Amino acid sequence: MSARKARGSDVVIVANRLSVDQVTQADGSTSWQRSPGGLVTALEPFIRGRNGAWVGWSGAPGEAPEPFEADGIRLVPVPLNAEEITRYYEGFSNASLWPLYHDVVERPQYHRSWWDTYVSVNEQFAVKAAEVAGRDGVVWVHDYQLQLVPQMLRALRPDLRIGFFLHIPFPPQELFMQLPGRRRIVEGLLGADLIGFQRPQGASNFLQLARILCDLKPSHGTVAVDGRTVTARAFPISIDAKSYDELASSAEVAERAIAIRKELGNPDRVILGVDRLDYTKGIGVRLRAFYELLQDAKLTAPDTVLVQVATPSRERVEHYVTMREEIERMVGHINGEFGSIAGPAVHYLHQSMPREELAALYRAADVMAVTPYRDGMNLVAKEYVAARGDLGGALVLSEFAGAAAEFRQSYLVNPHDINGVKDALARALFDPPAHRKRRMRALRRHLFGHDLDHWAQSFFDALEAEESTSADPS
Ligand code: GDG
Repeated sequence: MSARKARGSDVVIVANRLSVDQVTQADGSTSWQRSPGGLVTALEPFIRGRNGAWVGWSGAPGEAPEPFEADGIRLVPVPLNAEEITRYYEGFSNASLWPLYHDVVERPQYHRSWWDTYVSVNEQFAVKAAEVAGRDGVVWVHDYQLQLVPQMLRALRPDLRIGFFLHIPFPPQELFMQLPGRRRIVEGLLGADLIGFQRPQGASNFLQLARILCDLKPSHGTVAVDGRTVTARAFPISIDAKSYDELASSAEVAERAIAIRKELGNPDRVILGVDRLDYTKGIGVRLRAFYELLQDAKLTAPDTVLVQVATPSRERVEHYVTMREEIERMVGHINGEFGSIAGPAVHYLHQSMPREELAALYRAADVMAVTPYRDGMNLVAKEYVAARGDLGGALVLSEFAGAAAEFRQSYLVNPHDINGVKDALARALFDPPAHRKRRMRALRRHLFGHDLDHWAQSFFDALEAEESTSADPS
């Protein structure tokens, strides 16, 4: 190992969560298990073999274990105590920033103690990253929980190349201006050399705020800050389309898809929704549209059923508790009116399920309904398209999901317009198969040309290109 490597890592990922989860066994002992998330899979090839490290929270309160090595990556846990989890994670991240950045779908709550803890936890992440990064290394910081880290890290380690990627939308000035600490957030992000957003609109919203709040003069997607050039650009995230396609076309998944339809009572048509149970995802919108289509007798149950998987999420945050009650009340209402002894109209599953089962559901569904009020990207829409190598199925997609910018051939809807959603669902269900097939083929063509590897590679390339422009003033 070179002397430089002995000192630190050449590539460091900083994210709220580590790439492994701490799991507690029945006997009370703990062990580590690799997170199933796509981000981990996407980034691993770039950090392994480059003496890479991953800095993040373990997901459990209390003391953090010592840094350790797993699959060739150095894992550096950041400890968070119960109060920090309440204020930084559940509070400022998920009850202030999350609703604000998603068009104020719910009213954000602001508390000074949440903000103070957000600042101090961001500082802890920055300090850890500064400790593990090698001289002139590259650090890639992720998401809304850590927006102050780039600036804090630069103050500690001016030699580093720093990238930042925001997985959720970046709001327009009219909304962002209500955030206490708004200038600190913009300054925090400006500590990076490259700031990535899901859509070009996010990048231009950010640059406009840099002008208004920091008195800077952005031009053509870049802005000069303290003699440095900061670039803000869209890098739409994707999925590992090939491996999803392979999984979904396996014999096991195909068999399971047939079994699922049978267990549903062999309906003529299956509509599917898969989301974290989150108020941004518009689960109520599709329930409402389905209910009205049944009322209008455009659909009948149980010939047509809606399967809604709602993965448990953020169950300690107040908005989520009330939303769950509302959704479950609606499901009960629809099933009371339109279910029968033969079965319910809505199959509602408040549980998370294995990836294989999800792939089989995608394969079993005639229509996938993705109707968020606002969504950074929405990977479920991309997984559905990847899973339909048979060119079956149709995607109903909200214009307010990042994926809509790429999936122009889906059945695009405005989730605020229930009649429009009803109309799109009906067209997606009843359009001639050849027409549906044409749309699916076009979606797949785009997806396979823009997969997860393409996303990660283009971000790293851009970050390294920044390096050569700054290093070479000519
Ligand atoms: C944020 C942004 C952006 C869901 N239920 C189960 C399960 N899932 C998986 C899906 C998908 C992922 O979770 C959800 O990703 P989304 O993109 O749809 O949404 P967020 O969680 O809100 O993600 C979003 C994303 O970051 C990436 O940048 O696209 O806009 O909000 O992969 O398949 N997976 C399994 N069981 C489940 O029950 N195994």
